[in-house]
Amino acid sequence: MRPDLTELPSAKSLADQILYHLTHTQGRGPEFATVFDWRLAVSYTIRDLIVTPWMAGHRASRDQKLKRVYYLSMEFLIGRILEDAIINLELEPQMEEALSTLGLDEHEILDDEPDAALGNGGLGRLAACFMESLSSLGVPAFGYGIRYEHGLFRQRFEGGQQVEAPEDWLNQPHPWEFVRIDYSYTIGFKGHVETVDGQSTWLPGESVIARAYDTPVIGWQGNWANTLRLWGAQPTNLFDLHRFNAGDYAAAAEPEALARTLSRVLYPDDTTDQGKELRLKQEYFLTSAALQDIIRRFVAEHGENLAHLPDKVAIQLNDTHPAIAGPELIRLLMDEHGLSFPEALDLSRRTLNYTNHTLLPEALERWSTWLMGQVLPRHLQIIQMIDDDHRASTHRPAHVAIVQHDEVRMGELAFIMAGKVNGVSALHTDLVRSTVFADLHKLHPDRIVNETNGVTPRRWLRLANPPLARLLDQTIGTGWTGDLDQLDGLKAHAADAAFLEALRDAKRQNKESLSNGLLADLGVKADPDALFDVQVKRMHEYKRQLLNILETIALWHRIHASPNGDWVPRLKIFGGKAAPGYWIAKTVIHLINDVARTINDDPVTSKYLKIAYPPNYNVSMAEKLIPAADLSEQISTAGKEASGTGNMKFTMNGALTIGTLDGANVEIRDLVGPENFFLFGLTAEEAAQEKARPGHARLAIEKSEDMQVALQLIAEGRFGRPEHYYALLDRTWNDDPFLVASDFDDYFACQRRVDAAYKDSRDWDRMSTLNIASSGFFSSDRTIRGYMKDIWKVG
Ligand code: CR6
Repeated sequence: MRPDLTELPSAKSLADQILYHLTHTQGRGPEFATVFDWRLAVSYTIRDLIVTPWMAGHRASRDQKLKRVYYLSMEFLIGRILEDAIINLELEPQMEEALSTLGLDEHEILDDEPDAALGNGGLGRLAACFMESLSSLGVPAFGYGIRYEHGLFRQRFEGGQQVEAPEDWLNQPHPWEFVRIDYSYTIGFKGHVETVDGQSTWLPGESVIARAYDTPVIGWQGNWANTLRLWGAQPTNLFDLHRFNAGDYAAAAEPEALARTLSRVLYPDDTTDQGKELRLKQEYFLTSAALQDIIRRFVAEHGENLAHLPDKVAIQLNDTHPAIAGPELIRLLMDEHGLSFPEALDLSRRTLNYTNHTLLPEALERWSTWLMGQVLPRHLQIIQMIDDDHRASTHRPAHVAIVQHDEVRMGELAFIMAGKVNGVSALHTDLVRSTVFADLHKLHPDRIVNETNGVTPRRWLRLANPPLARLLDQTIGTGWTGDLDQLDGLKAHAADAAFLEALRDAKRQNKESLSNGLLADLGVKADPDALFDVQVKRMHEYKRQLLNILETIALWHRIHASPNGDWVPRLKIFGGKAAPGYWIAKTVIHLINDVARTINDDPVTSKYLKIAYPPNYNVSMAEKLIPAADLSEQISTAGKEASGTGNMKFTMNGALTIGTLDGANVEIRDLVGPENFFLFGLTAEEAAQEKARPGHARLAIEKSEDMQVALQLIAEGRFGRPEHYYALLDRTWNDDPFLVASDFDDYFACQRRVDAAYKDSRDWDRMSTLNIASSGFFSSDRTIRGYMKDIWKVG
């Protein structure tokens, strides 16, 4: 089972190691040590245990010449590492004992770790779940990303409005990484191309060094660890000695500062970042460093014959962000390794694959040919060659071109350069085939495949929800952690009163801990018996937090009208950040906070209805909120949420879903059974028709008394200065691009069915059990197996 850890360390030896690292690595005696010192000592102790399987895995992959998977992603939303590693090594009991013998508070130590927030939302967290599953399944793999000095901004609220502050996780030593100064690559930009006798050479005008920082990612039960290799930017010339000697210190430091900007900050936008030169440079920086590293490793292991590249290398592009990989791989093979264009094109296509994560047209990247020609002149030429070849070989219609209207379309480029293209849920993949890539799909009918997203049950169940994990262990054994399909065994307990009681108890424990936290952090006093109704995700118009808050207002109004009614107490929890320049999303944040302030203090209604919006939602907060949820809000306009992954985490943790037929909700509902899922709203097809109906918003609002009331109360200034909301109200009445109005009444009615269901607690628990029992499909282990078989051809 555990070749390298046959002997699990005892609590005593862990405590000894922690003291050793405290003294010899941190240079502190126990009497002076801070929580930070202790956390580092604990982290080094755990890291030591990861290094052995990590190195063994590398050796095995090299010696057996195994095919490797490379996951290129601009985002890896890892969160905290220490607790995850302890869990995957199955060292929780020993660690707990070791820390208590040292007189330390385990929670305090774990909570001291900053989140590695190198991502915006679902796409980045998916990449982190994939890294964990790749290791758990023992697949030789590397994740390649950027070592952003500043991850996703910190959010706080001032007067209910979002204020952003820089995130600063690397302001302190990061104990999980190993810097590899010998793995450094030069990344060029700008300059010009010289062609002599048909041989082109790019002479970049600028360059920076990409330096590798490795973090091992340990899999379940500690058998295998892969590497997350993040690139940090270094200047080629440290500073301008000339200017320094002349006394101009600021100018002397410029080259260094400029180079470092490449890995300075994560772009805080989850769907649109276009046109920015720095973003294009970041994308190229990651891609070129990764591809140079991949080719170097291939040559070291398999020799100079690059014709075998696709047999040993499978590269996955996480969305279009690294789509410059197509032309870059061709450039490296052609200009640097002497292959012909047709050979390089063929090898690249058999090596690269592309995952599409969104249908939103504004999110499919496009770069002006002018900018591309400036920053990456050789790549623009190669893109033109790829485009010409595709036109000649497929007789495609003109509007399928990569370069159109002086823009390079990265979606088309990624598609044309990929062996396989995948969507992230069944519905999304259908829509990829029938909408954005309909023409390309007709030309290449076997290229698009579906790989429905998944999440790792180690972090999202075992780590996040200890009470439920214990209950599962007792009821169906511990095997579910590595084989989530075993949750199916719970179905036999769905009518077992003792089990349902225990399940309620586990949920209750989570709700109590969360309530304590909300009281301490926000001053919101929550009743753990209330229905905890949670919507946590990025703030986005298509995700329709507005629908949720308008329903809250309408409900509040109804409670006021009959305060002695048989209302089900609810706590509405919101969490999420808005991109700094996204005014509608920011206005909705403001509105939620304004409404919360008004209704939480309402003596008539507050025993029935409260709102909590803890600021700075991140991975660690998700780990607390999701296990405490009774109801999961997955209410995007149908056809807009590619998949969702939060929806899966809630289901796994026993929340019931109120949702539309969008993304992976469709598959969740199929698996848990329609009777155990609260469905409302238009289908993707109906939504598309409704949007085309002139005046759809006004017509729908005029039919809905509840929605009119909600909008009216905002306009009257019941929750705060109404002028803050005029633009939002105007948009809702006159445009409403995401059909809040059209779905409002159905949503409101569905919420009342939720209320009724919650009153029958026994039946609710039965439904909750069936949700958990049916969630095995949503393990990212299953997703990775799908990629291995359909796309990467490994294992
Ligand atoms: N925003 C999708 O919108 C999906 C994730 C991961 C998203 C979301 O539905 O679950 O990717 N897309 O596949 C992008 O980021 C472009 C997301 O996280």
